Amino acid sequence: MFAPLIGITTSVTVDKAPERAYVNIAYVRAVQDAGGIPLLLTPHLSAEVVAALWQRLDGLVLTGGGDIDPARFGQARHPRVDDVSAARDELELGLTRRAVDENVPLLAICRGIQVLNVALGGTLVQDIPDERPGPIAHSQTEPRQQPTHAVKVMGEGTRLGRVLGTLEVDVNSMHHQAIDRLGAGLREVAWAPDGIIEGVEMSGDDRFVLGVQWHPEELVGRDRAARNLFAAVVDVARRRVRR
Ligand SMILES: [Mn+2]
Repeated sequence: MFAPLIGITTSVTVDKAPERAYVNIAYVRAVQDAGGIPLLLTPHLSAEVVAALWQRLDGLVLTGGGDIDPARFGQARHPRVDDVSAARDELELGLTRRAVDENVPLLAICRGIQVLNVALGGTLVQDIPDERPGPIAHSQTEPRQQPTHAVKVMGEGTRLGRVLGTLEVDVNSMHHQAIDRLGAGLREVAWAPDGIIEGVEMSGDDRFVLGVQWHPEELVGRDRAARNLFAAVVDVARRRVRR
């Protein structure tokens, strides 16, 4: 069967030598196990190389990592904003807009859901404990594979609900930021019990743009819903003929 090429964005060191690009292997395994061919997309690739790679990609996974520069959504920087990489912001915001414009399937994870929102003109809560204090610890101290809070998914007519195969999932949580004002064309479709947005999507049956605030790549070993997310993006990428 045709194996689609799925771009996976990477983290990058900030103000540290040597410069490194890196990604948790869990993303690579999750895409590979779903039948995709993972291709790592690092910041600092030239515009020419990115354009050439883009022509070959069938799908895109945006990964977790440091914070987006709040200047990207017109705000001053909260003191807890950390690990900002201008190069990573630039690459990922650009790729996201291309994916949306050209209808390339996109799964946006953790930082990724935030990149998706900012790319479409939305804003972020820059620090949940400071700006939206509540009973849920979104920066869990438990192991990454351990779910720590519930997420409820909107039932009626959501792509996320159909893909997950369930409307209630227990998720891990490793984020101190979240979506505030939604970007153009996005709708919120999943929430933590404290109201923090944990899932978004773009409407349209012909469109696959999903964002989740949790880390399904760490849950694939125990959770069918997490596996379903990767299976879905690979499946849509496979059916989409770009060549
Ligand atoms: Mn959370």
